[in-house]
Formats: sequence, structure tokens, C-alpha cells
Amino acid sequence: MAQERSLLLIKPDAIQRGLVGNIIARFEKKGFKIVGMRMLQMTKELSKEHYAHLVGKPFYPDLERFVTEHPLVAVVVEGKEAVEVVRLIVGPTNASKAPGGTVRGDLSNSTSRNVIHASDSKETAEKEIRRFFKPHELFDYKFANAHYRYAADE
Ligand code: IDP
Ligand code: MG
Repeated sequence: MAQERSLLLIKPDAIQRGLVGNIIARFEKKGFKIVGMRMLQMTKELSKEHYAHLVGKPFYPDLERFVTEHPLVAVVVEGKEAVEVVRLIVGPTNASKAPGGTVRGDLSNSTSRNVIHASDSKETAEKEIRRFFKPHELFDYKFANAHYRYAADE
């Protein structure tokens, strides 16, 4: 089975608004396996590394203040085509235009305070998982009911 891993960051706005459980539940219900989870404080240095593609943008100073203001929750999920499927569940960056049923579409109306980060490619996911988790903080385990989640050839 082509299992992949993707990194989620449940951003400080979601924590302030009491949405952490709601967000994690969506990925569990879809069938993803949680293989890592920790609360952390994003530093300015970590923000500049994680958002390196945005450091020159006019909104970057506000983004950095926002993501470093309070702790966030980092989660690694595993499952079939995780990177692409997680992005579909998350919805587009501008939550105002995100379809209902997506995390951003249901829970935010902002391009900035959009409650969640998700890796955008397999390569990025591998880098981002290493950025936030040490190898011993990630877990390999089997679902006891795996055959109810995927067929043998998936
Ligand atoms: P993504 O989170 O959908 O992958 P990116 O372009 O990687 O989107 O941007 C990272 C984060 O930066 C967004 O989730 C959002 O919080 C913030 N951001 C992106 N574009 C804008 C913008 O035009 N205005 C304000 N904040 C933005
Ligand atoms: Mg991105």
C-alpha cells in the first residue's frame, strides 16, 4: 500500500477558538492514522524557515507575529496519498472561498487566520516532518481493523 505522511500545524487561531478537537477529528474520521503529535511554540527563526517562500511578502511580518504569538499543535498523519488528500480536506489558502466541508471552508473566513497548515508536496512533507519531529517522536503501528479501511491492493 502506498502510504504517505503529511504534516499538519493546527495554528494558534484554532487553539484560541477551541477548534483543535474538531480539526483532528476530521482527519481521524477520514481514516488517517496519527503517527506523531506535539504542542510547540513556533519561534521567529522556525517561522522564517517554515515560511521561507513568503518572507519577502508584505503580509509576512503579521504572519510571523500570528504564528509565534501562542503555541500550536503539530500532527503527522499517515495514509493513502496523504499529501494530496489532506490538502483536499484542508481547502484553499483563502478560506473565504474554500468550499463547505473543508476545514478552512467550515471554520474560517480569512486568508491569513485560516486555522491549519498542511504540506503541499511529498518532498515538502518529508522536510517539514523532520523540521518539527525527531525520529523517536514518530510511531509505526498498525490499525487492528486495517482491512476495514483499505482493500488489500490499495
Ligand atoms: P497554504 O497554507 O495554503 O499552503 P501558503 O501560500 O503556503 O498557503 O501560505 C502560508 C500561509 O501564509 C497561509 O496559510 C496564510 O496563513 C498566510 N498567507 C498566505 N497568503 C496570504 C495573503 O495573501 N495574505 C495574508 N496571509 C497569507
Ligand atoms: Mg503552503
